[in-house]
Amino acid sequence: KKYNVAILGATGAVGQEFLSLIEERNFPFANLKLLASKRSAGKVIKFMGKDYVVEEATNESFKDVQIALFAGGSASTVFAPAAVKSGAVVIDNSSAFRMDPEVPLVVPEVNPEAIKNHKGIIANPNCSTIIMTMALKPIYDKVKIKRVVVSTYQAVSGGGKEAIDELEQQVKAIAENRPVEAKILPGASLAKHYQIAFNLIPQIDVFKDNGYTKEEMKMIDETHKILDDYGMGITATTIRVPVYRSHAESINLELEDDLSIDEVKSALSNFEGVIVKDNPDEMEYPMPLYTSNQDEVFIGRIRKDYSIKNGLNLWVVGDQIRKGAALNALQIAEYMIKHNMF
Ligand code: 11C
Repeated sequence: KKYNVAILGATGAVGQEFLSLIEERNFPFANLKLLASKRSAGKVIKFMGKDYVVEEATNESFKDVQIALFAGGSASTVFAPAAVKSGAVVIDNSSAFRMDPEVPLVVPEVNPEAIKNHKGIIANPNCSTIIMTMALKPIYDKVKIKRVVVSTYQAVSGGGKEAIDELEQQVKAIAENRPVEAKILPGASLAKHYQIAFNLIPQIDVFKDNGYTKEEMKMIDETHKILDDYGMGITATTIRVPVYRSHAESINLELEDDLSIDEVKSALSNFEGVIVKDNPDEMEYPMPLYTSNQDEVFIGRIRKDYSIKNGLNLWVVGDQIRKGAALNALQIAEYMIKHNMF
C-alpha cells in the first residue's frame, strides 16, 4: 500500500532531510506534495528523478493527504487544524502541541504505545530530548532513574539553515581577516547576536521567568511526558557550539539501585537505534563529526559517578536533524503503517 504524503516546510533543513530519508528508506508514498510559505512557493525541487514545484501551503493543501509531515515552526499551528480536518495524520516537529495532553509525544523506540491515542496530531519531540531519551530508556527499563543532570553541546544546524551559513561565513571572515558579522545566533528574533565561530553560547531559545531557557525546559518537560515519570528530577543546561551537525550531551544519572557498567552497556547495546562506542583503550568515543548523517544515537564514556550512590555518567551524540527530527517523525509514520494505523 502507498500513501499520499505532504511535507510542510519542504525547503528547510528538516524538510530536506525528510526527502533524503523518504528516498533512502524507500518510504511508500504515492503522491508527494511539497509545501512551504509564500516566499518559497514556485521553487523546483528535484527528487527521485522528478521535478516537484513547491506549493504555498493553504488550508486546502491537505485534501487527499494521509500523512502530513510538518517540519516545524509557526506554520504548524496555522495548518494543523485544517490538515486534521481533511483526514490527514499530522506528525509535527514544532513545539506547539508537544505538551498538549491530547497529543502523543513519541520516540518510536521509547514509547510507541502512546501513538494509538492520537486524535490527528502526533508530536515529534525536541531534538535534544529525543537523543537523551534514547539513552535513558534502556537504563530506565532496568532501574528507575531518580535524577538527571544534562549539559548539551548543540550544533548550529539546530538553529536552521541560516545558522549553518552564519558559522561558515564567520569562519571564512576570520580566516580572511575580515570583520565578523553575527545576525542569527543565539536566535534570529532575539535582541542581541553573538559570534559562534570559536565561541560557545549558553543560550538556546528565549529565557523563561525561572532562569532556564525554553530549550532547557523542553528537555525537562518533554522527557517527563515521554517516560511518563513526572517525579524524575531533571536539570538541563543547553549550549550552542560551533559544530555544524549532531548534538552531544553529557548526562549524569542518579539511579534508584545499582547497575553494573556491564549491565548498562548491554542494556544500551541491545536497544534499537543505539550504538555503544566506548573503548578508552583505543581512544574510541562518539564525536559529532562522525555521527552526522547517521541514524543511530551513539553512547560512550560510560562510567560510574563515584561521588554519589548509584551514579552514572554517559556521553551521548546523535544527528539531531535525522534522529532528532526528520527520521524520528518518519519512524512514527512507518510504525503506524506497520501496525495498520492509517
Ligand atoms: C536547537 N533544539 O538545536 C533546537 C531546535 O523544539 O524542535 C529544535 C527546536 C524544537 O536549536
